[in-house]
Amino acid sequence: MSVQSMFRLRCGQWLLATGLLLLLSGCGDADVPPTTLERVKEDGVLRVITRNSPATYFQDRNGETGFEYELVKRFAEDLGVELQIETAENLDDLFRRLNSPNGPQLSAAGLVASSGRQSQALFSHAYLEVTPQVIYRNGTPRPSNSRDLPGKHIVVLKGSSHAEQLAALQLQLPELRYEESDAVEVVDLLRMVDEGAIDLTLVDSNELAMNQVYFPNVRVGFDLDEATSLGWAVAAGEDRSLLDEVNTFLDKAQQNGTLQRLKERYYGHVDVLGYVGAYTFAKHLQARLPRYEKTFQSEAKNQGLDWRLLAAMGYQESLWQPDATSKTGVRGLMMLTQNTAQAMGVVNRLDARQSIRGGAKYIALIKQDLPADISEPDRTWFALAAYNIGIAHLGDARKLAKAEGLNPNLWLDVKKMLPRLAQKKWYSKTRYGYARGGETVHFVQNIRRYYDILTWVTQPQLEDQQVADRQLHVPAINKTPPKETLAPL
Ligand code: BLG
Repeated sequence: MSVQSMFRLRCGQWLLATGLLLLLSGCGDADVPPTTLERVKEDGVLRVITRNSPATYFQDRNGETGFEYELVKRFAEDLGVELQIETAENLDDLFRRLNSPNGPQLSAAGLVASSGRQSQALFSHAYLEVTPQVIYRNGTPRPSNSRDLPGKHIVVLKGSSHAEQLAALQLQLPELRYEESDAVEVVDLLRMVDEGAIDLTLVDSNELAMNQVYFPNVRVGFDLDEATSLGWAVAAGEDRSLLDEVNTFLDKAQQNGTLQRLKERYYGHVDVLGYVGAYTFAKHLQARLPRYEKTFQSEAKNQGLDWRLLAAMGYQESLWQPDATSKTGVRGLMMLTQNTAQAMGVVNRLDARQSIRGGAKYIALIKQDLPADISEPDRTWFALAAYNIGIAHLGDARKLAKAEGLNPNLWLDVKKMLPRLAQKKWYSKTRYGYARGGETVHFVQNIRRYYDILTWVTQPQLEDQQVADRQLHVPAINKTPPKETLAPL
């Protein structure tokens, strides 16, 4: 029981004895309703409303995730309360629920703190700068400024800051027309442009960065406006107690690098893969993966691995091409060396099923052999590194880390040492000498990125409805793949 409620109770007993007069004069303070922050702490629960989308909140292989979720989870931890997430059907629903008497206390939903929303919500400090972008389909005329918008079929999210921006623009361009839809999310709008179902849409730059890999045909025409800020929000009539706490938290997250790390993780696909890499991945996801998906699944299952990790490795190694061959004679979909292939019992490295089976067996063995004090998820990143550079060189990099006072069991520390294996100054001191450690760092980084993407497109909550209802851009996944023509082992 909180001090405040104890006080009220004691006060109440005393009141019974002393009468109404004292109620009015003596214990008036105790009836001041608690602030929102006090209520949250008293209940031990923070109720947050968000949206189900890749940039905000979704289910992945380990449960709930997403940029907003990860950030708000840390906030709840700081407050020492449990986090309860609710998802809104659309933006109108979100504001309605936020403003309802027994609704959630906070919105963490990637919302632009636009002027039109000030009557519905009080916004926090900014945690992300975004730019509204006009999106068109590659191969159609590129819109380059707002005068190119009239005459185009434009759809945006109902109640979005983009709808507000278009309404403002309509005052200058009366012939401008656009539709607002409350039945779709950003991914649907991008898919509609990608497939040519509509001409244009508007999304924020962070949403595009997150989704570019799924939509090979979408391009940015131009930035419709200056950069704006995303903020969390409380209901318009709410006291400022929770908001002040949010602001302190966000300022701290900005200073200690938490925000930067989350941005890199969720919005960095394009930064890491580059635009060409992102388009290419999206194309191969549709054209090539369906042929091997079942094999990845069954071979991963046999080895107790996540099939998406195995598929991500296969993409990094060969872009899912069974006849890939490197300059150094490493071959096949999983790029096995002759030695590894032999050790794993692979007879024909160019046979996709054999290659996947050999690669799965090999990575599982490495994972098993790594020192016990390397824990997940780092254990998986170390295993990937060893798959690429060999366990001996990885051991050298771990020793270098230790000598530098870093932690040899943390991927973040060892990845700093790997590039040193290519510099004489350092490799001359190691047991196994020169190795292209910088490439290994990229190898692991790319696989992690592909793994994240595959996780999103195969997330459990979309699995049943993906093809039929949502028609996310990657319906090839989870559809029955075409009959394989792979030779049996
Ligand atoms: C890996 C082997 C490791 C081996 C290391 O090389 O191949 N992995 C596999 O065969 C799956 O077993 O470690 S060791 O046995 O302990 O020595 C080191 O030799 C493969 C790597 C090499 C790399 N791709 C899988 O990631 C590759 O193809 N390099 C050549 C690139 S190019 O020809 O220069 O472009």
